[in-house]
Amino acid sequence: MLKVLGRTSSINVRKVLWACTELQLPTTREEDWGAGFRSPTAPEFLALNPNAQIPVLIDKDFVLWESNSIVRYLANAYGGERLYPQAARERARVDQWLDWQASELNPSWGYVFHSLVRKNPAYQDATALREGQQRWCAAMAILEQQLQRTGGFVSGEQFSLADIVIGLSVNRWFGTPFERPDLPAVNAYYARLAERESFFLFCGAQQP
Ligand SMILES: N[C@@H](CCC(=O)N[C@@H](CS)C(=O)NCC(=O)O)C(=O)O
Repeated sequence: MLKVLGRTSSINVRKVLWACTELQLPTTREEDWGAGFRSPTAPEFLALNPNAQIPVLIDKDFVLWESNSIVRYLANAYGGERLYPQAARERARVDQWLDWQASELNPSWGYVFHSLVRKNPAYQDATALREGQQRWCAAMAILEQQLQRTGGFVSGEQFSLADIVIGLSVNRWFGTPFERPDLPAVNAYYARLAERESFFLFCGAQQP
């Protein structure tokens, strides 16, 4: 059985659990790693992930970190062609959005989330908050354009790994209290995701 290390309040952990659910893979989870639980700076955790971050996947003797690499691995190893197509161009399109989520979208909302949701005193600078909101809105405008083009899911008509990782980022968008621009295609996309059984397990009841 696959083992996932990390608290479920982490969207990076939820990516992995959502992918396992889509692939119908049974998992066990060690809940008590990450903020508020056991620290990932513990030597036994650092031996698994030197970045001291969750999630970590353990598949027998194989240990893997980086959530987007983990979801790719799961799809590759466990018959997930439906989520991660093999044809080069289709796969590249999914990869493009997986990488964009990790390198552009996710970093764009860090300050705003820590400020407004976590209410972390270190993230209460008004200028930095405004700039963070602008960065996040700019990234979401790119997603809006793409969803207007596909009229379906992020990389095209079919639900893919990209929708797991971006769906969770969109969940943060709707769960963060600030004046968000109206993004009709993103709203419709989120409603489309909510038609999936697995959505409520990992995104809860938050709606636009
Ligand atoms: N790029 C990493 C980022 C992982 C990450 O930022 N994990 C956060 C939780 S979302 C973490 O480990 N925080 C430290 C903690 O909870 O103690 C990935 O995608 O796996």
